[in-house]
Amino acid sequence: MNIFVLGPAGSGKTLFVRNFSAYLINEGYKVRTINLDPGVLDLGYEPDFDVRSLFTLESIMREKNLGPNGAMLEAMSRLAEIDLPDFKDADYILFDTPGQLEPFLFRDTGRIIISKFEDACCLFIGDLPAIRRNLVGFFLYALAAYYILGTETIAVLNKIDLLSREEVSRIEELVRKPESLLEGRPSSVKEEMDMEILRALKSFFPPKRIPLISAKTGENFSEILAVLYEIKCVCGDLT
Ligand SMILES: Nc1nc2c(ncn2[C@@H]2O[C@H](COP(=O)(O)OP(=O)(O)OP(=O)(O)O)[C@@H](O)[C@H]2O)c(=O)[nH]1
Ligand SMILES: [Mg+2]
Repeated sequence: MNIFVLGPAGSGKTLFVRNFSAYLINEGYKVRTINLDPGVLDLGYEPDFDVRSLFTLESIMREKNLGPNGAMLEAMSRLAEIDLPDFKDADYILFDTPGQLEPFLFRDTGRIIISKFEDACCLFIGDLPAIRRNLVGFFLYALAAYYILGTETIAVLNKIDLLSREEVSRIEELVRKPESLLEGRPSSVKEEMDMEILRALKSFFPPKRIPLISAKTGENFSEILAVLYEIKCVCGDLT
């Protein structure tokens, strides 16, 4: 199964790939990792394939005399043309993706790459301490990724180790029972929008399928594995 780890800058994609791959190996699975971020300096793990062996953000900046944003767009165009390795020997292949999510999503690179794999899914990672007051906005962004990529996408809330137990429980309750947000009449346009959006989100991101994890400590990694297993069963045995 090819798992694309996506999410806004700094949400924990790289640390997740590092620690979740170690977790899967420990569980007895055969795992491969692929780095698709040409701009990263230090991954903290040894990928089985690294796009930086072909080009880096820095090499493109020098070669084309571009700034970092222009170089990232060029890198994404190149990425879409590459034949990525298809590791048939692995149970799980984890793809680390660029911090700049927009070119990956909105330049069609992501969709082109992911569509080359039949058994793909996405984990859309959010930095929970940063987004906890704007969870609906985060889920909308995850939904945009789902819509654009046309691939099963799971929203994941990361960095729970940085919040108090009480706060994590409160958010968990909110995520599991989003209808609690829908009680009463909306008192502003934003609340009205929240209600409509939550209704739509519920069908694409079933609450029980949203893991709250720590990529740092590995807490609740088992929940991600359970969701992946569920996806695999629904789609048939993909290996
Ligand atoms: N405490 C804590 N820190 C985390 C967690 N996940 C990631 N971090 C930290 O958050 C920062 C960003 O993590 P990365 O893994 O580099 O995030 P990323 O999404 O790959 O970042 P970009 O590729 O630049 O977008 C690093 O300092 C990580 O150590 C977590 O679960 N808990
Ligand atoms: Mg990264």
